[in-house]
Amino acid sequence: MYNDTIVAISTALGKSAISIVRLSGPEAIEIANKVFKGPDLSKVSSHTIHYGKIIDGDEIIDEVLVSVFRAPKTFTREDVVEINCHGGMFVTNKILELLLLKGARLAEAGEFTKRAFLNGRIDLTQAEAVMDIIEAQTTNSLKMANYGLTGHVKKMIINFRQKLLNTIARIEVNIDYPEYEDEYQITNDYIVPVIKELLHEINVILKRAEVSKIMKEGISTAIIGKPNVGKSSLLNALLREERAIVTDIAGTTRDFVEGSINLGGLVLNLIDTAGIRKTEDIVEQIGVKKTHEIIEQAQLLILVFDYSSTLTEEDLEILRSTEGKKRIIVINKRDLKQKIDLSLFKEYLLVSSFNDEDIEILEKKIKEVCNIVEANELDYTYIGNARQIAKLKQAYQYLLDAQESIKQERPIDIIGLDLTNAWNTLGEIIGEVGTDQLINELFSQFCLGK
Ligand SMILES: Nc1nc2c(ncn2[C@@H]2O[C@H](COP(=O)(O)OP(=O)(O)OP(=O)(O)O)[C@@H](O)[C@H]2O)c(=O)[nH]1
Ligand SMILES: [Mg+2]
Repeated sequence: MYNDTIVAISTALGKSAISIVRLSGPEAIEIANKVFKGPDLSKVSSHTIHYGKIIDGDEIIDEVLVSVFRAPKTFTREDVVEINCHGGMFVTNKILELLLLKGARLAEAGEFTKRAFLNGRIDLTQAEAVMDIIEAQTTNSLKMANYGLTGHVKKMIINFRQKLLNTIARIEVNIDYPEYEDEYQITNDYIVPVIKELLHEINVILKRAEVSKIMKEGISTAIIGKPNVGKSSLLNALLREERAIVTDIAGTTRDFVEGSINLGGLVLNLIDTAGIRKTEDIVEQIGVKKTHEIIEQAQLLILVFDYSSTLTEEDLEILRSTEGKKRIIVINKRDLKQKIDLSLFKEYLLVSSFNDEDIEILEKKIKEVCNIVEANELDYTYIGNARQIAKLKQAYQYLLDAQESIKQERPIDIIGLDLTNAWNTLGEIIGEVGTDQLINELFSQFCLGK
């Protein structure tokens, strides 16, 4: 337990109806009491809320509601006081200042959650889930984060580690009693299926990791094509807003235009680009160069071709240079007379950017290509947290090493070492094994007051 009391403004700074200034620590109640005119907070019962005024000497600063939560049933497991004041920046800062003067220390980013973790109320996956909830942009990412917060991920990892611990114990027995010759075989018979099962379970999560990550962070999607095929028109149709300029002049878009949409569980970060062609126009040249850079960085490409014109060298070049990338081929302007030769394309969507139903079909296709599942199909094996995934990959590798060691009939203590490494790595996911540096870095990514 900490012996200092921290304070921060927990709501976003700006004009709002209410702001919350939060204190946590052994002196939280005492410090709040010093600036509060109302019931004596040291005498009120826990989990109650009180009306009164914040005062600076004789001067009234604000009319507030103060909540008192006594340890240990609080977010941080320490005494916590929350002051609901009026949401002006000046008044909120003034209250913060007063509390600092009376002995509280300004909290670092994420320090409340860090205390909850270090005081044992939540594990690391739950702490990360708090951040993921704040950052969630879709029903899917919110649901994933909530799985994390309820401790599902933690439970799963604890279960993995328990299985590993049993096998490690088995190996220890084997090492301690080498005189029993058949013990080596018995041990292997026991641990081989356990490793296999663990590998399988982790593999399921890793396979879903890319999808989970896309569901959490969204997918950067570039609209690519030669000039005048209707890229900007498609962007506008997807955004349901006239964001980009559309004209019948080839080379209209020069700088890229961005916009985001929420495709029921998937955030699409769309980029409309300058049409690709050789041009003498310097501004357009720079735009085309940028388009090539965007093709490199985008996670998904929507390639647009014109139904009403014949394929050009530019079209073919676009097809060639994006081979192997995740892409959807869209043949636009299907309302016009066909001139395009479609025999070159294996799979394509025929659309008109003026047709709402076509746009919906395109949206469906995008979700399909990204393997996006509906919120009700999600379970806790969808983990969107990059750190947790990286650690799982590492643990998976150690288990593979162990499997290989058994195959090669290496000494049992080598196998034991691989399994111990896997066990430790899994421990890092929930924060049972780890360095102070990791913990500090992780919590510093939080917002202030959380
Ligand atoms: N008939 C028809 N015209 C379309 C369709 N989509 C776009 N257009 C027209 O095609 C022209 C070019 O559209 P844009 O969206 O500006 O094309 P672009 O690919 O962004 O062009 P650049 O920015 O120059 O590369 C405009 O006159 C649009 O109205 C469609 O589905 N059918
Ligand atoms: Mg355009």
